[in-house]
Amino acid sequence: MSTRNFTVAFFVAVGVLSCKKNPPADLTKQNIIPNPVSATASEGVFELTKGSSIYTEGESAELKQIGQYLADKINPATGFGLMVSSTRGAPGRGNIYLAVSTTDAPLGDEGYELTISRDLVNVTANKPAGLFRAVQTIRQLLPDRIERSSVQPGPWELASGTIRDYPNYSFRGAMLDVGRHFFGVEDVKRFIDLISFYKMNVLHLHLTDDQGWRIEIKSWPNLTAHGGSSEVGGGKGGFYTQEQFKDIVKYAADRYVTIIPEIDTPGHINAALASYPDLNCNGKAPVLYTGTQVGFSTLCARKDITYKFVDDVVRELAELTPGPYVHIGGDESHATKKEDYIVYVNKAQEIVHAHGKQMIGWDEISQSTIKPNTIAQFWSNVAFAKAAVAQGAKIIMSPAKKTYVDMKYDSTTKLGQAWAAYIELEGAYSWDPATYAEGIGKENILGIESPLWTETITTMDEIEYMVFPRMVGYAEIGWSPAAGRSWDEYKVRLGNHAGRLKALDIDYYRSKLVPWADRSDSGGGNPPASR
Ligand code: NGO
Repeated sequence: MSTRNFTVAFFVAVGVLSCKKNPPADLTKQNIIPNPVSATASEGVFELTKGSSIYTEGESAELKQIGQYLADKINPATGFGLMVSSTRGAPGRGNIYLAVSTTDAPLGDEGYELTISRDLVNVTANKPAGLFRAVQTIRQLLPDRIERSSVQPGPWELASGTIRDYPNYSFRGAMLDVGRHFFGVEDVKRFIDLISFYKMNVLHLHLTDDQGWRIEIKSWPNLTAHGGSSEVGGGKGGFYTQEQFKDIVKYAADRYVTIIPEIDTPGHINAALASYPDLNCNGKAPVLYTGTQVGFSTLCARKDITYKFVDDVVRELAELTPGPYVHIGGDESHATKKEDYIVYVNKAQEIVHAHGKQMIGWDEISQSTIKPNTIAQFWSNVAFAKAAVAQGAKIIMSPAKKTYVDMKYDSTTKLGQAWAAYIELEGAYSWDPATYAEGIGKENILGIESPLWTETITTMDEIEYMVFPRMVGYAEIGWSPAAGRSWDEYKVRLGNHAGRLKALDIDYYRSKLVPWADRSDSGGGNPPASR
């Protein structure tokens, strides 16, 4: 053995021994994000071994798929090759057991009870989604290195006790703007993987804007042929074929994430206007746009073809999207006369309903007559959001000053914008959606969503740098009880989460406000020098 190999072997051996000597902290002291509703500790630890299996209750293909997802997450690092089998009743010692077997009202649709003893990891839930959320907790209870893709030293122990857990809000979302810059299917899938790890359940895709149209619409093919060929800065753009979009929807659904497609109308529409002259009031198509100004384009609210267009687009989108929502945008329609805007939104709402979906729009839509099952997304104007509430609508909380992850962290951040605020991690975390805007209480709020607008964002590394770790805090705001939440407690948990962010290869922002437990200044991943 060379000196170098000996040294490596020595440290691996010490690592293994020290792991052995360091059983996991008791279950109440585990570093879980989002913080679970309750945890109680019991004696002993469960050890996952190569003899373990994952058992799912009954013959449900859906449960087996969740079991397989868990196996796929833990097999690479453990090297165990755990198998998934179905069972009737709890299996014997040393196994993981996933069952939809309870009628436990407080757990709701996504909650779960996870009981870990020396003998068994036992998860029960009312719905499969609850088991999937529990699987994310199990991942976080295992050592950070479980997230690595190559075999790591064991042991693989879980502290014993019981976690009961369920979300504070039923809607916990992120938005990705693929209009300003296009991001391919693999990037979107990684984004889904990362948000679902934090128990988020919605990905809103901002599919169209002035700079690009990103979803194939078979009845209006020039939308993508021409309108998809541009992006901010003059790059080549791109779009999802319907097959690719279905693949994204399925990938998300397998992770209990709902895709919300947004077609931004009647403003933010230059890419469509450039593709079809008839959509313009003057019948002339403008050129494609690659700048970052807003508020200059509008559909022609008084032309019938506009509604034929919206009907076709919403119909095709509704067919592609199993989720209950279609988002019609409605923001910053500064080039649309107010009376036209009102007519337009009312008609768009009828169209969305006719295709069996609920409409979501940015807060401005409350200037129209919105139906109680329409949802307004608060981003900027409290009066508009309150007007939506007054019409019986629920609100998605996306205040730009708190949740816009295109905002810079501070004045030194190279990427992003600063028009709403600098949003450091403390500001991103230390607020409560239910008290943020006077007159909008928890009963009015569907949930929270954090948008990433991509005027300045061009790569997945840059997405990760702006989104993480702010998103981790939004996930906690959406999931964990508001009572008792404190930045001082959270920042320690986030700091202790550094090893996991690194193991997941997330290229995150190393805020100086956080006591990062890995005590290295180099950060996770490899940030481009330009930032
Ligand atoms: C605004 C605007 C977007 C921008 C974003 C940039 C909304 C709802 N409309 O938010 O078009 O990209 O700000 O921060």
